[in-house]
Amino acid sequence: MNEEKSYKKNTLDSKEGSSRFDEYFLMEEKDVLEYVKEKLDFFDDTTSLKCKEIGDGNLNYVFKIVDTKSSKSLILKHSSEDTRAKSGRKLNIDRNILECKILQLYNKYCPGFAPKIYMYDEIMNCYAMEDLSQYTIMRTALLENKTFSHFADNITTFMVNTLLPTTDVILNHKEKKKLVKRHINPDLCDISEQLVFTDPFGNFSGENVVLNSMEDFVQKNLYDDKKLRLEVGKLKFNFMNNAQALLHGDLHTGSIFINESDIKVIDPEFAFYGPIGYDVGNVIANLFLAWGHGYATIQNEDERASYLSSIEQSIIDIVDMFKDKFIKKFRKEVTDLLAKSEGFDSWYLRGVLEDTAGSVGLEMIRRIVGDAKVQDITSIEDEEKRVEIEKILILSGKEFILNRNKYISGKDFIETLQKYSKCN
Ligand code: SR1
Ligand code: MG
Repeated sequence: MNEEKSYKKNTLDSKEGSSRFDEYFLMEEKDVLEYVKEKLDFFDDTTSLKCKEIGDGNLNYVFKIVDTKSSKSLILKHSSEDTRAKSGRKLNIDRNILECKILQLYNKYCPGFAPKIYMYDEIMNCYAMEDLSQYTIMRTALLENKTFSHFADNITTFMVNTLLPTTDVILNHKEKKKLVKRHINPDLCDISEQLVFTDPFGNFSGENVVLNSMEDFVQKNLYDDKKLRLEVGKLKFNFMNNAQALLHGDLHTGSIFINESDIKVIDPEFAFYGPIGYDVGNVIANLFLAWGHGYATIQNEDERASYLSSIEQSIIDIVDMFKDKFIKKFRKEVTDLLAKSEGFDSWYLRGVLEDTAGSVGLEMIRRIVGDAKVQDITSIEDEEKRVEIEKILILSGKEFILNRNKYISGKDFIETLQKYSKCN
């Protein structure tokens, strides 16, 4: 592993006796300030530190600590057993540490594409990392109609460089199995299995949230569609049983920081060994959701057309660049003797693309009817417009799932979207 400099204080030398941080408790801002002073050797001067909780996710607490004199800053991420959202679930508290180790792995496989890690603490279940305030969360930027022509190139480099080296194609098979074991992630996978692969297709837990004006449409097109349920069942069992690569597991636009030239991927707490297409599909689906937001909210026709075509181009480029980089790296680095057989690489990639299309459909649908929504949809104030775009995305999503073996190039995805948006 690429050893990053650790800013962990040697507390045995610097402190005598016990510390209140020797046993886990859920920290608040004032505790974090004290924690940073006692445990981290990061700030030259700790007399002017300020701490603020800035997390807006469903699960964890995120603190920003700034030295108000020098403006030097860091982020401390901390987990509790309870989720912040109303789910009532209890989650494994060590998930933050696993996440931190994945970020370190990203910095090894794809340097510069994840925040720097300063230290982690397996007792307090927290870790300190680079403050990325100079970047914007990609979902927020997209909601402001900003687009990024470098995104497709960067995200495909990230995905190919972090996913492929963890597969049996490249990695020694015994090493890979050890990684599979280390990254069994029952609590977080259970969330995805329920929220992505089950509830949206029958409201089995009664937790779906559907607009009144969408109820009949959702009943007919999702809950009553037996063929769809069968295909989603196949994708669900593939998600649970196809230990292909070490996934990020929740690679949506809220897990990506972006600026004018690069990206930083964060929050891989859903990481586990699963099908590569799940990550690729999540990225693409969240661009479709951003497209939906632009479609429903941008008033000026030229601006709207320009935003939508830029998102479409990103989707096309992601699929096509991913294929290209994936095959090149596969051919260069394949170690398995049989995976070197002529035609194996294309067969393997076809499987990844099929899983990708299925995952695009699943993520789009669950973000519209499920409990864990995204602002791209919920912030559309005009209900008529929201209904219109929800229908377009659900129908496109269904087609991605049902005909997933037909999506082999970027433009295939866009053609489906255009087919349904022209009907409206
Ligand atoms: C209870 S967690 C809900 C959602 O938030 C995460 O980011 C995942 O996407 C999960 O499905
Ligand atoms: Mg997250």
